[in-house]
Amino acid sequence: MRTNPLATVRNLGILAHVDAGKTTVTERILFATGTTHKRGEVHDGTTVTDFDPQERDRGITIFAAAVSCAWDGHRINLIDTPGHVDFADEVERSLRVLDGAVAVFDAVAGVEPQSESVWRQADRHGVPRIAFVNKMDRAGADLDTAVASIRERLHPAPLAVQLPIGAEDTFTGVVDLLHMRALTWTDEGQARDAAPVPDELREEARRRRRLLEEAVAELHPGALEEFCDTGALGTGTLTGALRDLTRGGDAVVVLCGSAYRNRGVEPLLDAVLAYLPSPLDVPPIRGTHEGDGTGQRRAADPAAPLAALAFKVNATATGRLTYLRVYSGTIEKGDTVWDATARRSERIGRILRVQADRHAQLDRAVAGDIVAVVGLKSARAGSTLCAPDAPLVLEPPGVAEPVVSVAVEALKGTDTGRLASALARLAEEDPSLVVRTDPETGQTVLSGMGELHLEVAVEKIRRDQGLGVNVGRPRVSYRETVGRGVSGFVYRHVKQDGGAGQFAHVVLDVEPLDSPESGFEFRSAVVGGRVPQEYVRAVEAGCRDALAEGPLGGHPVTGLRVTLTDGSTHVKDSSDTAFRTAGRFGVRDALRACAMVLLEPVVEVTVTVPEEAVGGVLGDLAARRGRVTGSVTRAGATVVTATVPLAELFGYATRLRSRTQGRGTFTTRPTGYAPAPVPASTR
Ligand SMILES: Nc1nc2c(ncn2[C@@H]2O[C@H](COP(=O)(O)OP(=O)(O)OP(=O)(O)O)[C@@H](O)[C@H]2O)c(=O)[nH]1
Ligand SMILES: [Mg+2]
Repeated sequence: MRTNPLATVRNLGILAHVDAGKTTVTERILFATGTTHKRGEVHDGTTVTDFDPQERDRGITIFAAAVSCAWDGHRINLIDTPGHVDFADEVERSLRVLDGAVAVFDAVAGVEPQSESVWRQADRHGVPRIAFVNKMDRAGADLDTAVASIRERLHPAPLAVQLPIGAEDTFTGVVDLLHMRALTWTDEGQARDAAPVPDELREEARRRRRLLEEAVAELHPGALEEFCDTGALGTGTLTGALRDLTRGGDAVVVLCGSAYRNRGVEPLLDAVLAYLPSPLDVPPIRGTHEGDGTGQRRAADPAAPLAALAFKVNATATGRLTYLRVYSGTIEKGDTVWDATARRSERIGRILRVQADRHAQLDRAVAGDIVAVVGLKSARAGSTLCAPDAPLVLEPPGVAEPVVSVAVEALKGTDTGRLASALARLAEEDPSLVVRTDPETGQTVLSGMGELHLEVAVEKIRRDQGLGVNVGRPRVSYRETVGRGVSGFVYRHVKQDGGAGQFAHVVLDVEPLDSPESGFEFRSAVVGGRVPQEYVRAVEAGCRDALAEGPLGGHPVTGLRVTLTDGSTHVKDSSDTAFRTAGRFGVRDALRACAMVLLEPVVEVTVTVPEEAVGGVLGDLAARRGRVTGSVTRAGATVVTATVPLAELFGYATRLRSRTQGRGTFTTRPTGYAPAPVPASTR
């Protein structure tokens, strides 16, 4: 039987908290697979995937970068994602097209806040993961503690399949518990041949192998059977069971190493092939028929009609690149495809296998592949491309609501037009950036996920376009919610003074929901068909119109339920439009009668500082309306967690650096919205 070539493809993401070593792991994977011939370093600005000038200057990943390599007869398409929370949307878009992921952890810090966030993101997308505990060479590195923190915070069943050999700066390799052999690396990071387990580790290795067998038998019925029959598990059974458990999300295989020292990378690649799914192993992609909206499924079959999702658009020297995950069918150079999102035909110019900023040309790409194409004009991140005769729309990745805004203007008035088109292009590449004109001040306002996100966007325009740009002070995006509701609020929309009339009469209840995050609920409690169903829908649409601008300061309104309790119609003059208008003005006026509450975005801040600087940091957090929720000191470094309104955190990076002589670091994680103390005039 010939095996399907798709079985040898892995679409893989590398996910983690900022600085855990994703880019370094990626770099070493490219080196180990012979894709590159020298090892780049983040701190030298020489890695393959951090190729943007700002990434190289800042030493962080900003844009998800796709690369491709070959290992043991398999093709691995790999996406190195950014760890900084401001770029979480890049991670979200990447997760949408991946079949599996490696979650990287710092062996000293264990599970960090952003590891938790990306883990939940991957959970939502149902992406199977294996874990790589990196930085085993660092002082204080400890695999068991890292595994315990995974168990405590991420998954009840982390299963370590290796035992480290040596520790910290004497970490030289691992015992592979599946094959009971020692894998070690030279000081230069060259892999040596597998060797027998060193005597001093033999007993511990046996004990851990036994624990692994027991844990697997407990989770996997097939393995349990063998375990009961023979009192042990063979390597074959163990590998198969670990694969099933990984793919089902029932356990997390844990490996360890030091990417920087080039140790542990080859076994990680073997584990990717052994445990993570191929495009054939994941459920068929779901979409809706473009015409009749019925649900459709497409399996990963090169002979089926084309269905591909664009997940990233990037203007480069090569042209406008659209990154695609092909779910079914085949695309060839020169093909005409249908952009089901923009509803227009597009022609595929070139197809490229992407190596970060370098490319190899391909004649075709088939189901299961991740490639970039040149020549598409309309496609955006989230667009579906499909066969013209089998139109379908795949669900696009979600886009987060921006929380921070700045006003931007060209330094020279004559550059205003150029700035506007540069901003429009940026927003096209990054859906989490929003550009709008403030209706009151006429200023151009750029909104995004955080201070750094906006800073990077503006810097990109400065560099790419050579444009001078003035940037205003950052402001957070407020929301409004209902403090106390109203019931029986009556609104009549009546225009019957000649010509075609309009008549709609609605009675509304407005009440707060449990939390501001609950969004908006609409219900109808109308009896006896006094308001027909189609008008009820129009009222709901009108409510949504009204909620875009709340009474306090024109901010979006959230966390409420509106119930249509009664109303009446007019034989001739009632219409969808009349009821939509009534819904809109009815809610607008009802909200004015409610006790409205202004909400501001709040984040959880995790600050790591030398112990002696803690006092100052706590005082500073208190001055920023922060509420400290925890503090632990380990090896002279204190980790303080606090919830702080985002508005108070502007400029915190600079402040923390100066307070701690550059030794303090912090990360943030959005936790939602909370009532703001300041009254209105926040627009
Ligand atoms: N000691 C040690 N340092 C490492 C190791 N792996 C990476 N680093 C260092 O950790 C820092 C961060 O590494 P990156 O690879 O940029 O981490 P990242 O996860 O890609 O970071 P972001 O993309 O910004 O989230 C760099 O200075 C690396 O050299 C390791 O195994 N051991
Ligand atoms: Mg990186």
